[in-house]
Amino acid sequence: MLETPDGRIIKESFVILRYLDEAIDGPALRRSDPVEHAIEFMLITREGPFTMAGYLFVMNQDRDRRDACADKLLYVYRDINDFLIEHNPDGRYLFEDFGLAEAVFAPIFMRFWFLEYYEGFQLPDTPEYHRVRAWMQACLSHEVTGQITREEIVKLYYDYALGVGNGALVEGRSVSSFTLPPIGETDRGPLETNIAITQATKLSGSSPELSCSVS
Ligand SMILES: N[C@@H](CCC(=O)N[C@@H](CS)C(=O)NCC(=O)O)C(=O)O
Repeated sequence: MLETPDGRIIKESFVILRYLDEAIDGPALRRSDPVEHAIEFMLITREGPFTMAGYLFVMNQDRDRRDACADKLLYVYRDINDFLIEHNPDGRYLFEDFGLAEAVFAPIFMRFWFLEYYEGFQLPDTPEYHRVRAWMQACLSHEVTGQITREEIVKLYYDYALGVGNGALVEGRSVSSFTLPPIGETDRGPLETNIAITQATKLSGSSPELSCSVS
């Protein structure tokens, strides 16, 4: 949610992004050419299925569904790969520089560090993912991604890995791991212990009893 200087409220991350692109001085992220703008929009439409697949994957608590979750995500990665090959096979970004599509996907690529951590997920190193991997790496190495670390993301999304999203409370807890700013140093001890237990549980399936002692 964003409140404008005159007190009006704008909701939805993509609407906010487009508002900022128009409201902030300087070169726009969006393409000015109508056809190129349509092309970047076609890529942006993949963000919904991509995000959904990744969140369902990290929130999944059923080991028997893990491979199906990974397959759904990989399907979207391949779809994005093919799209990028069609429109810019040899480049790093969709066009020549970081633009609107990259501003949409870069935060999701960063969030999906939670999949590496909790699910041991890695994009396969096979040709069908090479173009999307190059794009993802270009997005992740851009300076705008320096605002939050992998560790902060893993800790923020700890409750998602327990199947509880968007700030809802895990039973027995009075603070969500999704509380911003990240839980302070004094709370880190039990949180880190539990994050490690959750990671081990999701990766190996052999779990000690989960204890959610973050208060
Ligand atoms: N559609 C809204 C919110 C979407 C939403 O709630 N997304 C879920 C994931 S599909 C969520 O957990 N959002 C919090 C986050 O991603 O950090 C927006 O994009 O502003």
